[in-house]
Amino acid sequence: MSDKNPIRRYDGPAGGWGALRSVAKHLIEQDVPVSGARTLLSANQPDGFDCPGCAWPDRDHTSTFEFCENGAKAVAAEATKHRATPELFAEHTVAELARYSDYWLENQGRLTHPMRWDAASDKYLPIAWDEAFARIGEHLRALASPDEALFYTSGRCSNEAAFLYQLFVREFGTNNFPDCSNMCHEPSGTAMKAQIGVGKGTVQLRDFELAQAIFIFGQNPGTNHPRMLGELRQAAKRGAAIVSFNPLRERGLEKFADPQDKLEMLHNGSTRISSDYFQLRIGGDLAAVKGMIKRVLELDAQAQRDGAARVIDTAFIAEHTQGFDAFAAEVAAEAWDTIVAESGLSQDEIERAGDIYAQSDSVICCWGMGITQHKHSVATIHMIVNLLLLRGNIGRPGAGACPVRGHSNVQGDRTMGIYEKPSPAFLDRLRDVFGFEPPRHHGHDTVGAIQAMLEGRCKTFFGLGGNFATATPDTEATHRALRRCDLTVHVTTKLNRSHLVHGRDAYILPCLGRTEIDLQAAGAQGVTVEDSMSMVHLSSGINAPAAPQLLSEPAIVARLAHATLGERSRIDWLDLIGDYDRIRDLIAQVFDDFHDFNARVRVPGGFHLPNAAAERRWINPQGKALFKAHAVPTDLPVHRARASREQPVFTLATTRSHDQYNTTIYGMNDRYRGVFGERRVLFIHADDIAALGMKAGDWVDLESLCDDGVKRTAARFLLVEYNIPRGCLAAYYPETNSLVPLSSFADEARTPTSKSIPVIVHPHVPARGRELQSAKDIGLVRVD
Ligand SMILES: Nc1nc2c(c(=O)[nH]1)N[C@H]1C(S)=C(S)[C@@H](COP(=O)(O)OP(=O)(O)OC[C@H]3O[C@@H](n4cnc5c(=O)[nH]c(N)nc54)[C@H](O)[C@@H]3O)O[C@H]1N2
Ligand SMILES: Nc1nc2c(c(=O)[nH]1)N[C@H]1C(S)=C(S)[C@@H](COP(=O)(O)OP(=O)(O)OC[C@H]3O[C@@H](n4cnc5c(=O)[nH]c(N)nc54)[C@H](O)[C@@H]3O)O[C@H]1N2
Ligand SMILES: [Mo]
Repeated sequence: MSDKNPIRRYDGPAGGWGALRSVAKHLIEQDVPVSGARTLLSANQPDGFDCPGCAWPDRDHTSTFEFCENGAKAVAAEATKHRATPELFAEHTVAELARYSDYWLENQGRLTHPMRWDAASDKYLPIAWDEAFARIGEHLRALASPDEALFYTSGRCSNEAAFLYQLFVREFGTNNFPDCSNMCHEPSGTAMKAQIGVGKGTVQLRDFELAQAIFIFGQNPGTNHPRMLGELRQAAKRGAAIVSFNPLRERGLEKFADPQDKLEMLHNGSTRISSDYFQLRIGGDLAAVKGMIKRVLELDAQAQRDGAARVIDTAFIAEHTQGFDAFAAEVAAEAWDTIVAESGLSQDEIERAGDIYAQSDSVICCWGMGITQHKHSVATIHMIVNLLLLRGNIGRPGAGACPVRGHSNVQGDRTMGIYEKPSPAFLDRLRDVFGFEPPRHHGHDTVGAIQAMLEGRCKTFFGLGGNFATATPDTEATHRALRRCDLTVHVTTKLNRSHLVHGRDAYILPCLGRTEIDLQAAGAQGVTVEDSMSMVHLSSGINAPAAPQLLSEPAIVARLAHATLGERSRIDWLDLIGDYDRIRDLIAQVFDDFHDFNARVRVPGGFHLPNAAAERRWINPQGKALFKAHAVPTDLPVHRARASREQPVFTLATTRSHDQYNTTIYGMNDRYRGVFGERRVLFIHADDIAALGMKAGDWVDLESLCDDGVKRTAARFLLVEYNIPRGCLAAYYPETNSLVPLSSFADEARTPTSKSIPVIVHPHVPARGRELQSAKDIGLVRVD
């Protein structure tokens, strides 16, 4: 920790001059070469690359450069001049590297050579590509069953790489596809697929121009989807209501200065974003939305008594939905007292939110991780969709469901078949196109994969991107699981903790990033991605590769497939990578929505994938949009923990700072929340600090509560007095992942409950041994 007080109030808007200054600082720190500026300007341009930052769509993909501070950081991180060469690995054993922080590992720069861990020296040594593929292939072939291997995917990988990957793994013989989506928007897909037949958002960007109200649940766009602020700003300026539900007052949801608006910048002005802001309790969204529905139904009953126009859309409900009467009766029976107690909002506030909804002709509901990472996430999303259905707000302009995805191609990876529970129809299609019988039984998701490794049922872990060891819950258990493996392999751009928590045999396979030119036999190749609103478009790198030895992700997958399956394979893997048009032709054969893929994706801006729900076609078994009733939960792990303890039990939400991309730490500041130079902070209400008999600035330890008898702790957090409801805490991910029990996940979707961890707070005990242990495990403090 620096000597300066890390907590300083920040009153400015999101964006603005602070954002421009921050970009300059990151470009300098990353030593981005002069061409870096050109690199930035090419992000999200029709002939440039897709920004690796987030999945928010671009205006037609043809607009002028859209400035985004955090997109710039993501690009700078990839375009950095720093290199993690074999010399770095020669200087350090893995045990030594493991003592450095994640921030330090990231800052070593781009990996340049394929490396294999050498047990005798505990060092990673360079290995030739062919030898690496041959050895990994040999290993995979020797497994007693293909189901002993796990194939993880992080959502940055392109459609082409993802398609080849799932094809290889299924021809190899397993559906073990844990992916980052399992920790992210899985509940959105699960809830919406059952309810409206499609697991993706139903809106497009143009709907943001038409919506009369935009509700935002559990999302922090100022940090995580900064380009979304541009849409929200326009909507606010034309008078749309923007209604935020968040336990924290996030600056990006309050006010925004657009760095592209010269007048706003010159006058140090800003635009108010949220018209209404509801600071509900962590996990209180289901109750709040149900309360809004209750209000709308009461208004509707009143309208009927008065002979006025109905408030709900009876024609839509009759024609398109099922289950309304039972649902309405269940909502009527829910007590306001329960709704108020569990949401943490007053009845007045909830009614006001309900009134805004009822008075708006077209409504979009957006949501993020504040909704999806709870035990009751699927039920909460059902409730949000119920709210939309009440007034026919799905399948017409200016209205719809908008789960805001995270990784830039996480949605596309799913479309391409990265899914542990593939549909029989999709598998039939693979069989028909490729002539092999794919495995039919479901594979492991992320939680299942960790359990399977712990129990020795899975012995090989292959990661296509990501940082599994750090992103997953229950850090200690996950690390134990990975260390039990016979083989761990990571395809990656940078060094991260997952490479240091390895199996008995271990490889690091360095790949090209999205900003780089991908040269194959037929010339420079582009790849395709799908954004959060189902637009598919091309992405072509413009920088020279970070090192000549790097291979593209499709090439790595194809060469591994060739080495593993050899003559047995039905697919000419090496031919495919000569020209990615050949991969896209196969994609077009497997997915009807990708017909004429190569032609259509070359039209500037790409094309939109059809969305049945957005056309009011309901492709679930019932053929209707379903109203889904759910009681307000009052027996969650947090309730149970509270009932069993004398001392105060808090609900902890783990969240992102402004200077990180998931497990990648770009810097130590969280500017909008007023935190500088420190990540081990705990946001807490002043009265809760007093009730604990402590004061702001004290250091505390956290212990999570779970009835499995395991003690899970995270040590040394600075108490920061914050505007957050009582009983609620927030701290950064991944420092707090050790607190999330592996067995605690969302009903139906199995997403770890990283936003609602029951914890107790102790004064920090600087026991030397314990500190060492925790710092090393969590990896953020150098401890030599
Ligand atoms: N710069 C940057 N961009 C990113 C990422 C990044 O790390 N850095 N990550 C990418 C990824 S993979 C994803 S999934 C997205 C994540 O983007 P977000 O969905 O914005 O994720 P978080 O920052 O985890 O948390 C979102 C918000 O939920 C609030 N919250 C916590 N608990 C609750 C609750 O119970 N109810 C409500 N209503 N709100 C709650 C928090 O206060 C926070 O404002 O961003 C993507 N984009
Ligand atoms: N407690 C808690 N845990 C969480 C969350 C939370 O909110 N709280 N959020 C969850 C969410 S939403 C997600 S999506 C997951 C994220 O889980 P992951 O996707 O596994 O994690 P990332 O940190 O995004 O992965 C970063 C790594 O990806 C690699 N990488 C970067 N670019 C490329 C590339 O172009 N190709 C390849 N091959 N590799 C690349 C780099 O090595 C980098 O270190 O974490 C989840 N974990
Ligand atoms: Mo995510």
